[in-house]
Amino acid sequence: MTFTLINARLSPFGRKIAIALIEKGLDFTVVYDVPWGESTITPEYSPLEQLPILISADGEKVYDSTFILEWLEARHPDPALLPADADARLEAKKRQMLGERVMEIAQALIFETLRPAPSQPWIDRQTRKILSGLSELDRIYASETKENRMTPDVGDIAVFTALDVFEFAAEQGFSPPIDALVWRERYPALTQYFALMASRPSFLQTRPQLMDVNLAATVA
Ligand SMILES: N[C@@H](CCC(=O)N[C@@H](CS)C(=O)NCC(=O)O)C(=O)O
Repeated sequence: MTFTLINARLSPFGRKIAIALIEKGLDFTVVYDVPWGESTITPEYSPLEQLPILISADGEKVYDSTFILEWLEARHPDPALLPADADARLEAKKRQMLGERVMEIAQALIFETLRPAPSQPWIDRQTRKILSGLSELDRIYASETKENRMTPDVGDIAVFTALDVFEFAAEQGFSPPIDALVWRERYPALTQYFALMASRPSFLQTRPQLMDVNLAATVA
């Protein structure tokens, strides 16, 4: 059974799905799209006009990365990317939620800074949320034991794909430098766990890549 993943080269949301498919040993081919481009195919598959989109072998179109992860866990439970125990499951989902929300807020913040007349109060508000979200994640990871996280769960996948793209996009000049998105060393537990996760084959095979799009033009 082969899946098709509609993804963007730099998308942390799409990368979560690619990592989950690899960890679950599921075959997939990737179709790269630029959702902001004029020739985008994304609206043909999602009413929300966002990627990633996962298309199953029998043609089912599944969209929104959080929902796709749920769908994969329900349809292909082994190996699990969530613990079976209810408390541990909720703990992993909390990290997933924080990672995903911080990622979405960061994406909105990057677009705001690129607008012709950015709103400073709005930027300050998003900046606060990112800083407190990452601090909370650092606090949570500081209380984890390393052994428990050798195999990633959906929380690890959401958190560390977000951190990776913050660093990559700023280093490559794809996004403007934003101090709130600098995490290495500032958050010791996140820095330590990132090194563990980043060396996994599923993470190495899905490293972010540059994509050919002028972000500023999308909000001009
Ligand atoms: N909540 C969505 C967010 C996905 C998202 O923001 N995707 C971006 C690409 S990285 C996109 O398609 N943006 C186009 C748009 O929002 O119009 C998910 O988790 O799948």
